[in-house]
Amino acid sequence: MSRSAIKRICVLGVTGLLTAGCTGPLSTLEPAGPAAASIALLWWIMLAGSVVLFAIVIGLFTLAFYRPAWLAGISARNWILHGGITMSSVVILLLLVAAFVLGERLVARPLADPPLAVQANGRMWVWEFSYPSVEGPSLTTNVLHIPAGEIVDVRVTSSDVIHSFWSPRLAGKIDAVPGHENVVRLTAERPGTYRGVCAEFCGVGHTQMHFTVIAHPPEAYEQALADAIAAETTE
Ligand SMILES: [Cu+2]
Repeated sequence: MSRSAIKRICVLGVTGLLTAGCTGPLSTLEPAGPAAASIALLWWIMLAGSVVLFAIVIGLFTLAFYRPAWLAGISARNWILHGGITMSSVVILLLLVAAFVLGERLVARPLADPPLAVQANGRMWVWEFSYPSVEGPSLTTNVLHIPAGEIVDVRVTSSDVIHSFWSPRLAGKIDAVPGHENVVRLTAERPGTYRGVCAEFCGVGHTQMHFTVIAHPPEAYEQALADAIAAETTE
């Protein structure tokens, strides 16, 4: 095998390994709703910013080695002022604006038409979901049922230690704190099954504290939820 063929195989192998983490049921880079899309966009903006900065720094570094005369005319004062202060301030300011604008979209502000609310309770080491929209007791364990295409406010709390509710393809993480309720607003654009995990170390069962979010077609939601609640009670 020629040297260039080996080189090509190595590059392909490394790229494959690096990008393998970017897909899958727990990927933040495969958003399935607006909240997760907002987070993914911020990630891409930060990646693009880092790539540009890295290229500038490496470019200057290379010039310093191979064409030192080109840079000799720049005074130390200018390097510090423009390279160290101006450039960093501009980059941080742009990232800050992007983070504020995109972060604002995640806030669960009151709406004129109040969205559907569901309760999520973390307990070592299960997630219990209940549904205020349903009359009487309603509980589904480790499976959250929502209607697709609708805004859902997940009211998250805990009955023991701090957990964190995270379904990466739908929304960001939100802490489940005993005695306190945090709200994460999410929408699943299409019907489907989305995975979730506890994202805060909470004891020996932490890694097993998974859940599933099932987004049903809106017209089938009520019946599917009623069936799931009935199945849970007979178990
Ligand atoms: Cu945990």
